[in-house]
Amino acid sequence: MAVPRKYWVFLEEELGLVKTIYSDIVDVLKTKGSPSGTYLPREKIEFLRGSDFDKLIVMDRLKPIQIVNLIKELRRDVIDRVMLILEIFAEHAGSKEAKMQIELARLKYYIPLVKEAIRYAKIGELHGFLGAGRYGYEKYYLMLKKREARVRRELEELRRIRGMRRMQRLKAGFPHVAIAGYTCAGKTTLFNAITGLSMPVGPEPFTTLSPKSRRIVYRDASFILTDTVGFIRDLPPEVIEAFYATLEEITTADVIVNVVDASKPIERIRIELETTREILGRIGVHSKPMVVALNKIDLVDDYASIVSEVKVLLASNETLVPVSSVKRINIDRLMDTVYMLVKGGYQ
Ligand SMILES: Nc1nc2c(ncn2[C@@H]2O[C@H](COP(=O)(O)OP(=O)(O)OP(=O)(O)O)[C@@H](O)[C@H]2O)c(=O)[nH]1
Ligand SMILES: [Mg+2]
Repeated sequence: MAVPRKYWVFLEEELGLVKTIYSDIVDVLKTKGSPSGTYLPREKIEFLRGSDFDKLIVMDRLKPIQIVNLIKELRRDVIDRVMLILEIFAEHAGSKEAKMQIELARLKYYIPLVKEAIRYAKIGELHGFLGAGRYGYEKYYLMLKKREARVRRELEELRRIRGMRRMQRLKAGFPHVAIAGYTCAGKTTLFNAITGLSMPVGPEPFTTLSPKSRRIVYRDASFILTDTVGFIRDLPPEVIEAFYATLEEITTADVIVNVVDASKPIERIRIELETTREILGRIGVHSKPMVVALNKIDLVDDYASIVSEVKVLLASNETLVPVSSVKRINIDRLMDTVYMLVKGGYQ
C-alpha cells in the first residue's frame, strides 16, 4: 500500500479502508506522490520490483496512464484509492439499485483505463489487466460501453420510480428528514434507535448503501425519516454521480440530521463536518435546516469541552444536539429539535 504525503495524517483511516477488503497488508510505503508517468519515483519502483506482494494499492487518484504504467513496471495488480472504494461499495451492495450504481461507477472509471490499455499495442505486456482475458481490449472496450449505456438506462428507470414514490410521500403531506454524514458516524444506529428497526450497522466503512425510509410519528407530527449512504474525504465524483438517485433523498429533505462522531479528535470532527458540507454542496444542498447529532457521546470523557469545541465550528443553520445512539442518551432531545424544525417549515 502506498500513501501520499497529503494522507499521512489520515493513515489510520486509510488503513481502515484497505483492511475492509485486504486483511494482509505487507508494507506501507510513504511517498510524496508525483505527477510523473508512474506516480512513484524510480527508486520506489525498483524497491517494489524486488518485494514480495501480490497487489499494490495506491491511496490516491491516479491517471489511467499511471495505473497502466505501474502494472507494466511491476507486473502485478495495481489499484488506486477510487478503485478500492468502489470495491468496498461492491462488497456491501445488497439491493439491485445499489449493485447497478456501483457497476456504473466502476464502468465510468474503468473505461478510460481500458482505452489507455488499447494505446499499448503490446497487450500481452499487461498481465491479467482488468480481467480482459481472451477478448482483447478493443472488444472489451465496446462491451463496456454498451453495458454502461444499459446500466445507465436501467438506473434512470429506478430513479424515476424512486422519484414517484417521493412525490407520493410529498403529496401525502409528510415532511422528509434525512440522516446524513460521514461514514461510520453512527447514522444507521441512530436510525435504528429512532425507528426500532434493526438495519445492519458495523465498524467498517460503507455498511449502508441503500437508503431506508420509515414513517415516524412524534407528538403531533408525522414525517419520513431516511438513512443514507455515508460520506468520506475525496469521495470520487463517479460515486457521487452513480449514487445521485440515492443522494436525492437528501436533496429533497426538509431537515437534515448530520451525524458526527464525537469520539474522534476535534481536528477530525472539523474535517468530517467540512467533508459533509462540501459533498452536500456538490449535490445541490445549501443551508437547509440541519441538526448536528454529536453521536457516541458515551465514549467521551470531557463532555462539556467537546460540546463547546464543536459549537464554534457550526454554521448558522446548524443546531447541535449531543447524543449516544447506542446508549440512547438524548434521543428525545434530538427528536424535539427535529420536531421543531419540521413544524417550523410546515406551519
Ligand atoms: N459507543 C458508541 N458506538 C456507536 C454509537 N453509534 C454507533 N456506534 C458504533 O459505530 C459503528 C458505526 O455505526 P453505523 O451505525 O454502522 O454507522 P453509519 O454511519 O451508519 O456507517 P455507514 O453506513 O458505514 O456509513 C458501529 O460499530 C456502531 O456500533 C454510539 O452512540 N456509541
Ligand atoms: Mg449505515
